[in-house]
Amino acid sequence: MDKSFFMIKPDAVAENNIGGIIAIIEKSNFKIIALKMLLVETKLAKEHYKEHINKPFFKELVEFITSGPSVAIILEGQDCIKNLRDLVGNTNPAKAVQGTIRTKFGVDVGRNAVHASDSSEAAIREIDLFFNTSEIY
Ligand code: DAT
Ligand code: MG
Repeated sequence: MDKSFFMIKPDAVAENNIGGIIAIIEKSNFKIIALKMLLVETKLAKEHYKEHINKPFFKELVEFITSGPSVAIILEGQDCIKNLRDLVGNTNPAKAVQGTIRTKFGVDVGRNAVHASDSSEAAIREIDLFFNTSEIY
């Protein structure tokens, strides 16, 4: 069993897609072990996305992710990190495989509805950034 950090981003929250996304997650046998709604502040956004600090879209990315509330979630399951990335789909919803969360709920490469950790190192780092151990069940 491993854990991944998953987040429903401001575009999907604003479009009332929290329930639709969580229904897919639960039907896909991931276990929710932590969940909270929060407004990601600039400091946390920059830390979370620090690998992209030199990319041309970094400023836009930080502005978007801090533009409204998100839902931060920790998921657990067999091969959770890989299986969740597969379920989420390509960064660009237009390129994602049909049936993935980003084809259903993503708008464009910036507003792509959800985040999922891309490695076990990233999962550990992101879980620690967003949650205290007392919030994990
Ligand atoms: P992913 O979220 O699929 O792991 P990533 O780590 O490469 O993708 O990028 C993080 C986020 O940055 C991504 O979800 C949306 C934004 N982003 C990536 N590439 C972008 C681009 N070319 N233009 C605008 N935003 C981009
Ligand atoms: Mg990424």
